[in-house]
Amino acid sequence: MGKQDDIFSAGNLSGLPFSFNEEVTEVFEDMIDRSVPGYKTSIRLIEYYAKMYSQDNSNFYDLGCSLGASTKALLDSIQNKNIKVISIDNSEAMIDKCKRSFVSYIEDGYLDLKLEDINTSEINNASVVVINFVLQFLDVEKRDLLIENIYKGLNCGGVLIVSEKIHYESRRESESMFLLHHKFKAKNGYTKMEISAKRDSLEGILVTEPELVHRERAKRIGFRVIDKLMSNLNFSTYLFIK
Ligand code: GEK
Repeated sequence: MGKQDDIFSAGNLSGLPFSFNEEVTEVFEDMIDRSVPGYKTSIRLIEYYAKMYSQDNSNFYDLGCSLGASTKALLDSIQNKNIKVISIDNSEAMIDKCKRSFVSYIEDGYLDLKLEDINTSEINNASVVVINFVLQFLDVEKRDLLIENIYKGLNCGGVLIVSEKIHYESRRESESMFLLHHKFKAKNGYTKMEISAKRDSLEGILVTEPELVHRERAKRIGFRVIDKLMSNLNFSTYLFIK
């Protein structure tokens, strides 16, 4: 585990919008674990389902890989199959740090790490694609195109595992989840000021959609199975099967 996240402990003094820069990269593991309910479970689900749906001689993709927690789950799920993991992020700081932790996997040819915008990535011969808490950071109007591109690059029977922060259609439910999430972060040691400064800095950067939007997008694009694997407060993980 890296350094403890205290980026917002003095409020968001810079007033700058949130970005995955070097400062965030340094504390990222602590930040995501203390902020996202069910994050560790999502990583375990990725390993479990990747094992189940892996196809010999195919590729696994981890889109928006950050420091590679999902990438490690994918690597651990390969068993004896001929599979290459391709992990992509557009943050230079994340990719640099990730490269340092995965040297042997890269040298042995199991992993390819790319500094790239996932909106323009090529996906092909994929049996498993993971997009773990990343879609929420993309422009809303680019999300359909990305999921379509993933669908095209998946082999028949291949899967897309998506985790997202979501919001609810009902205002009452959204507000009650919002309060519970606030309590979750407070329990994990964040002060009221840190929680509110981070919320301000994420305004317009992390844009959630309701579950129905995710389900309908997947259906419209052609996925034949759309299952919810986990729901933890306002965070969910889905399995879409081509
Ligand atoms: C995990 N999946 O640990 N292209 C590439 N990367 C992007 C883009 C983009 N257009 N937009 C955002 N990112 C990881 C956690 S974190 C989730 C993912 C969070 C990257 C961004 O640089 C960051 O590393 C990641 O998506 C989001 O399983 O911080 O809540």
